[in-house]
Amino acid sequence: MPLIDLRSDTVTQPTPAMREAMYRAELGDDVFGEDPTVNRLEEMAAEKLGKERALLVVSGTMGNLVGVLSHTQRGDEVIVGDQSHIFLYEVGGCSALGGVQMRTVPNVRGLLPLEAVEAAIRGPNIHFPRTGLICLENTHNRCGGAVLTVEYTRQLCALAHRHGIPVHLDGARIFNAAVALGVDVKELVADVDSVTFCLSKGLCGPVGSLLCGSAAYIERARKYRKMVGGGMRQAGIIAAAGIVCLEQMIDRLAEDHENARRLAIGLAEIPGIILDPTTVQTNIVIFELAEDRLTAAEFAARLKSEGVLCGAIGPRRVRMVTHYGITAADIETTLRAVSRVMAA
Ligand code: TLP
Repeated sequence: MPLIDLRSDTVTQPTPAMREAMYRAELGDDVFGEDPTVNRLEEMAAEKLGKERALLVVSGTMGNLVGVLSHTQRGDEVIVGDQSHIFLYEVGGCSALGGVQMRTVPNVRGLLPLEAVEAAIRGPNIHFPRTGLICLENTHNRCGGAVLTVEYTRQLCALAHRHGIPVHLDGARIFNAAVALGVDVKELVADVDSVTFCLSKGLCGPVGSLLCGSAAYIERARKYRKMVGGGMRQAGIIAAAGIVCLEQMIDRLAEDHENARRLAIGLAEIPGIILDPTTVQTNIVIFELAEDRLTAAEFAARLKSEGVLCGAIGPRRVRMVTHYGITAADIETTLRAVSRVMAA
């Protein structure tokens, strides 16, 4: 039985065009700055996001780690969302390796309420750590792929900058946000001081993320990337695929959003599933199972035996992510399978 894999957009495979580009890539030693393909990808990424420079890193996690290290000092406090990937899913790396303390603010539909952020910024009291950084996430994974708008991002950055605090954006899926909003990604990241985005999610690249920011910031980040073991040699082999991601894979994300919307509408009609489909803005669908029904783990196991994979992300919470490997027909098949599981 063919599997429909809705666990994540990280399961996407590189396209034939990417494999071809990887095969033909011109390579050099990137620790010496001599890989022409990496250099080209970094230039393209910086240009696309409207930042001075960009740096290829191994993963989104490494991009955020190096991104935070390059803004902060040991003992600083970093304001993050309580549902943020940096706080929940990055193994505490910023604290363990960067010596910073995480201060959470409750996420509301992906954003950090401005008043809550203002209240969390530390004053000059000698007992306090220094607030060294504020982190945003767009789109917001745990908040069901929620999108932060240009206007909100501007306001949050203005608030941070009034206090002399930089802003880092975990933009693992920033192109999903730009496509959903119909805006140039440059506008969405114009005011943040740094941003990471991933090649290896909806864009289907095999490996890699880019950290973008000012020239001075990226110079610091290059050193930190080396420190954490992320200095790669003939990395053009992955950068070549990354170039194809940026050239060919962005606009089609709209298809994933349409599939997610259809999935959400169908799921919401199935008894025992709690979901407001109007909240689904991009390619992530998160829903709850009603109290008297299966747990999320049981649901995921039964759905797997129907040939559909999903993620159990809480006791009753399930995540499904649409991507390049998922067709409109797969959505219909999934809905039938979920109906059977819920009816049993
Ligand atoms: N998220 C993964 C899992 O780690 C949960 C997924 O399947 O969605 N920022 C955000 C917002 C992310 O969603 C992810 C990956 C990352 C950073 C980290 O990227 P990688 O996996 O490349 O380290």
